Amino acid sequence: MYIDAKPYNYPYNGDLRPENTALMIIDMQTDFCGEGGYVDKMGYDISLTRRAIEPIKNLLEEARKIKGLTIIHTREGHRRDLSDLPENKRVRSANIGAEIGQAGPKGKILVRGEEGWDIIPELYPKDGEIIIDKPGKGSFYATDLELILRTRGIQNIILTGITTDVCVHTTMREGNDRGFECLILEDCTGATDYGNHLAALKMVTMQGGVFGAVSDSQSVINVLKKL
Ligand code: C5J
Repeated sequence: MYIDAKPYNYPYNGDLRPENTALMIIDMQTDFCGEGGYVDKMGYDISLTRRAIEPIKNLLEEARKIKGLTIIHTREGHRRDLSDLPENKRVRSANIGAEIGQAGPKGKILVRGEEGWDIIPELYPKDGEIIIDKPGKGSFYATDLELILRTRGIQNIILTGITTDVCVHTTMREGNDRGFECLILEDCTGATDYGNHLAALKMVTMQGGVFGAVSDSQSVINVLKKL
């Protein structure tokens, strides 16, 4: 079974089964796409990250019907005592007017347990779905994601979420280097800059698919309905 994708149909070996596939939904938190959240406070246009919400919602609805398919949500955020917040990350966020750990309209920015840090209600995880809390941009660094994927025998990772060029891309690169077969969905992602979104997608398609392949939610739904 293959999903229509660029620069090759996905996965490379046609071995796409619910049991060996994970749908990842990265950082769909108020801090990255809601009013008063981190991205909003930095002054970026949140419609660029919110564009991913409806397509992910539709895809998630279909994915939840597939028995055996793994669904994973991630949240970027820090311990309440900020002991896992690198000083350079804190200072850079302060320099752009949205200091991580300080109070904002949605609570302390990117701090675990705060309103802004949590996943938006439209995409909130259901029982049985995995949640990975991560301190960094990549979902593999300082988490048990790889252990969970290997334990479940996952080979294929379908990536959605925000932002295309930062946390989704970092996770795709980390996964690809570990031998996972990765697919990124262009309509289920968004960046704080549209040019960066397009560039991040284009990068994936270089060198015959240097990090994997690019597709869209409808192409995945078409195949999920046949699984
Ligand atoms: C960022 C993310 N952009 N979820 N985080 O800082 O992409």
